[in-house]
Amino acid sequence: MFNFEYLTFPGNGVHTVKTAREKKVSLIEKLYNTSDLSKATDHWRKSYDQFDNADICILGVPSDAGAGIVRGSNWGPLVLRERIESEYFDLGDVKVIPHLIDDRYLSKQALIDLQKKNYNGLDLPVSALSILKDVTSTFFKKNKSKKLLCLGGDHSISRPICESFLSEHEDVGILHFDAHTDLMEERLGISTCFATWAFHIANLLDHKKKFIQIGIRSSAYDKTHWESKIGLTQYWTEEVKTLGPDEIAKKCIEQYKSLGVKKLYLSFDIDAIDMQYASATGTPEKDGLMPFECLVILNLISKEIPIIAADLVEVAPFVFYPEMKGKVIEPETTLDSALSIINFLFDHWRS
Ligand SMILES: [Mn+2]
Repeated sequence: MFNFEYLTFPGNGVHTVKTAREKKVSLIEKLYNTSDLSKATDHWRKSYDQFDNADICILGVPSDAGAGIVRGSNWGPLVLRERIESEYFDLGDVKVIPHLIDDRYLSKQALIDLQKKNYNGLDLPVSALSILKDVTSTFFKKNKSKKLLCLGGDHSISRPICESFLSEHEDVGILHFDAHTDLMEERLGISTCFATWAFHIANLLDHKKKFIQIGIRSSAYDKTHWESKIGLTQYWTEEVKTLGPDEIAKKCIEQYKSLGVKKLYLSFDIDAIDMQYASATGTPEKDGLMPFECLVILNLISKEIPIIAADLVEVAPFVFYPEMKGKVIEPETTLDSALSIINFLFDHWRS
């Protein structure tokens, strides 16, 4: 069903030769009970015999080519998987060439040269987001009941996933947790990056109010600007604190239902959470949501409107901020926060 040329075994989407290769061993030991990396491809390919029985699937997208301030979320998918205890089917990683983001920015000749080098000349996408578009459209087309969680990577990955999702599912709403709006049309002339995905996805919706953002607190413009310019709905962190997470959830449910939304796509940027609980990320922000506030909102909304697919992005396990020294133990604190979101999804999908 999938093209294995542009996918690879879990954790291997970050290309390494010698340096950092050891980071992959512990995950391979956990998943396939071997420390021999040369055998991992076989184990992973063989695991696809069980794909038909899978209910929850994870795809790793270790690309941070779309990040703009501090990179490092390319290691998110590997390090998060090391800590996931529940069972799931691992689709593997997108094979990332770290210098490429989207094939739309390549010349014809560059594309041909890259296909020659990487796929023996086969006509396949080479940039992370173009590969991701291909994989997710195949996934959503053929698997209406399986649930998909994509682990980023920076937030640019949400655009191709949402595009694929929206073209295969109807009556969809988008639920987006983030400290930032990600609503720029382009940044430095680039329309596919961490700061622009939400703008382009909102524009694909027949009714913009099907897109709700929660946790915003760092923006050049205020809420009124975005709500009138784009037409979506925002609940800034301050409102969550004032009204309480239960009330925010209630408002979201009412709005989605009034617009006929029957299923949700969740995009969760870890920086929605306060930096005391999530500082191992590219743009940590203070005065944010507490993990439990996110979980209250997610639990209440998903009981009324199911989440079908999701991404969790911007976890950068080896990024460290001196100002957080002594306040938290990183990356464990951020990984715990991320894990609480993943565990919520698994519980929701198995209930
Ligand atoms: Mn974001």
